[in-house]
Amino acid sequence: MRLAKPLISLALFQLASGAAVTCSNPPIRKEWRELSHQEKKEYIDAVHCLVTVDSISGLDGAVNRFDDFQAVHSDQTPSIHWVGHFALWHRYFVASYEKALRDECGYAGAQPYWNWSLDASTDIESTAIFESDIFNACHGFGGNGAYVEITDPADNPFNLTGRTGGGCVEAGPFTADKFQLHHAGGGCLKRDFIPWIMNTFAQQSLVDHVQSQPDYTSFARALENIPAFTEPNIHGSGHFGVGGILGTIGNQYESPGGTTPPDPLFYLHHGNLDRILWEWQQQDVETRLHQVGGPIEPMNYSGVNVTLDLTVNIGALAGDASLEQLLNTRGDVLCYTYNTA
Ligand SMILES: *[C@@H]1O[C@H](CO)[C@@H](O)[C@H](O)[C@H]1NC(C)=O
Ligand SMILES: *[C@@H]1O[C@H](CO)[C@@H](O)[C@H](O)[C@H]1NC(C)=O
Ligand SMILES: *[C@@H]1O[C@H](CO)[C@@H](O)[C@H](O)[C@H]1NC(C)=O
Ligand SMILES: *[C@@H]1O[C@H](CO)[C@@H](O)[C@H](O)[C@H]1NC(C)=O
Ligand SMILES: [Cu+2]
Repeated sequence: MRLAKPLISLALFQLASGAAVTCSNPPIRKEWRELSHQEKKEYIDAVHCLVTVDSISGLDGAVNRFDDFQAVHSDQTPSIHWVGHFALWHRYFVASYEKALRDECGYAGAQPYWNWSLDASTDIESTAIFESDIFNACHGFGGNGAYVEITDPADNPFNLTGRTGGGCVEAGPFTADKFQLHHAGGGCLKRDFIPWIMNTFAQQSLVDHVQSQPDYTSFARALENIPAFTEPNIHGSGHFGVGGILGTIGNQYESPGGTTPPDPLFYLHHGNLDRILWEWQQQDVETRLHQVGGPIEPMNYSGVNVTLDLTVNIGALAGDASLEQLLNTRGDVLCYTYNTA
């Protein structure tokens, strides 16, 4: 009781000075392997909890809060990739997921990320990346799906080679008996590992290339590169290295209509892309907390560009926010930081 009074006075003081909305104690995001076994368990438990909380999105097929996130992403897929707001839309999306885990499921930690560059091998056929702790059945997200043959070439529009899975994940906390998706047909979580994609797209040299870009416009373009497999792009590493053709995490961005939802690993993959953006911003915060660019319509590099006041809408997941607000991870909308840079 004795502490109560000074705390209240402090709050009033902050309100009076207009500074009450600062982010003073941000969750610190770490790489998956930097979490203790206990912290890993708490994170996975929180994801399982989100599945038990009723949906609020009102979107097609969504039953629970995990589905809500999948549904919002699917819904907006046509307008949030190969655009200037790609990285910031996904930043807001992942941060809202982190907030839901914390506020609705009592998770006390931060959103972890997966630094896939740690696992990428220079031997492109190596499967070592899939032995990573991130896929551990006890302390991670489980591994590959059972192998499923693709007989109709139309099911493989990009003619990708080297698939190794395609069915329901066979081990870990997200097997069919423990975890089901509901949006867009739903069903079990599927993975379809493609080693050569992971090993080439997840290389640190590509991350270095992205982080060496001089301004936001070129950073954003380097981050996504082109929607093809003839050139690597770091964003495609987690999506197609893990999701391949039939996997949940690959599908949702492959199909232009955006029908399939994220794997729980989506948030660690995108957490890593966000960490890469954050580190790049740290190199020159004066400029990079106040600069955006890139097309407002997918891949229209000669059309209208995004501006700082462009509003991002993520439906029922959180209120609208401007790109300028989303540039700052410790501002009046977002509150988190990283343990790097
Ligand atoms: C991610 O892994 C790469 C490759 O080992 C390393 O160079 C880089 O520093 C790592 N980044 C972080 C933030 O740990
Ligand atoms: C995939 O192969 C088919 C049949 O050979 C071809 O028509 C199609 O253009 C190829 N697609 C790509 C993206 O290369
Ligand atoms: C690109 O944007 C410009 C300006 O808004 C528009 O005139 C043009 O039709 C767009 N191009 C495509 C391919 O959508
Ligand atoms: C959008 O940005 C690109 C790259 O900086 C630039 O070439 C283009 O002229 C800009 N578009 C408009 C309408 O200003
Ligand atoms: Cu996306």
